[in-house]
Amino acid sequence: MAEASPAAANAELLEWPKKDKRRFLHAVYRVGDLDRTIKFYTECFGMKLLRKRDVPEEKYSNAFLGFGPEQSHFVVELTYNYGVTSYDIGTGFGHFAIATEDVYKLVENIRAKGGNVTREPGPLKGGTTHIAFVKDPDGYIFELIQRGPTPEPLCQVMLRVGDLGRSIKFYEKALGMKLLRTVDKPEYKYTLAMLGYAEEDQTTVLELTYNYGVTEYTKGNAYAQVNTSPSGSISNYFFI
Ligand SMILES: N[C@@H](CCC(=O)N[C@@H](CS)C(=O)NCC(=O)O)C(=O)O
Repeated sequence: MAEASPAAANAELLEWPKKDKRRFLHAVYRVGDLDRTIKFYTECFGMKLLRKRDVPEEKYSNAFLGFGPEQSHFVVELTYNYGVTSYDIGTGFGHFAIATEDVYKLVENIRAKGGNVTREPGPLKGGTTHIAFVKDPDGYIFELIQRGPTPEPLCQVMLRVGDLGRSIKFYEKALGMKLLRTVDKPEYKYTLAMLGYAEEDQTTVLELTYNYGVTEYTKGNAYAQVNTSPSGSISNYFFI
């Protein structure tokens, strides 16, 4: 059979995102102690442990956690590699965000459980939304965002990018995401772009951050990928 020409392959790439109903499935990353992270996410964030699996022949274990079942929610897929207790998180990955109706109460609870609060709750610099930042036991950052009730509390994945226009084009064309909004903050020298498959208060979105003049970030070795999918099965992913 003749191979598809590059032009045909590209045309298909632009067509298929229109035909299916995708969503964010899993954020896959590595942790140094699975039970420590499970305890932190369940006790501090209120996530549920959805499933665990051990793959001794490959020397790793996984745990899946989220705010609802995998069939309908974005979840984290933690990987523990036998004997590896720490990772380099790099600078390209920013944070995950969790929406909460009361960021002050959530922070109080996290602090009471011994969590590391790196930014006290209060209005966003140059904005009105109340936020806070906490670090999990491996150093992964979670932004806590105060907003009304939402079906998907695990609401953002923030990545830093060196060329916003190029990245927006990639997520639109290759993964069929919609550009939901952009925000420029010249006083703080950054621009944001929110992309996703539905509105921000309905589902998880990708937040791209461009810091003026910064064109490169390090990847580290801690993050694997975010999987996106038509409901049900993994069909795609992007690396972070
Ligand atoms: N230089 C920042 C730019 C992005 C940024 O500042 N984002 C806002 C949230 S949208 C933030 O972290 N604000 C901190 C604050 O309000 O204290 C970065 O790369 O993380």
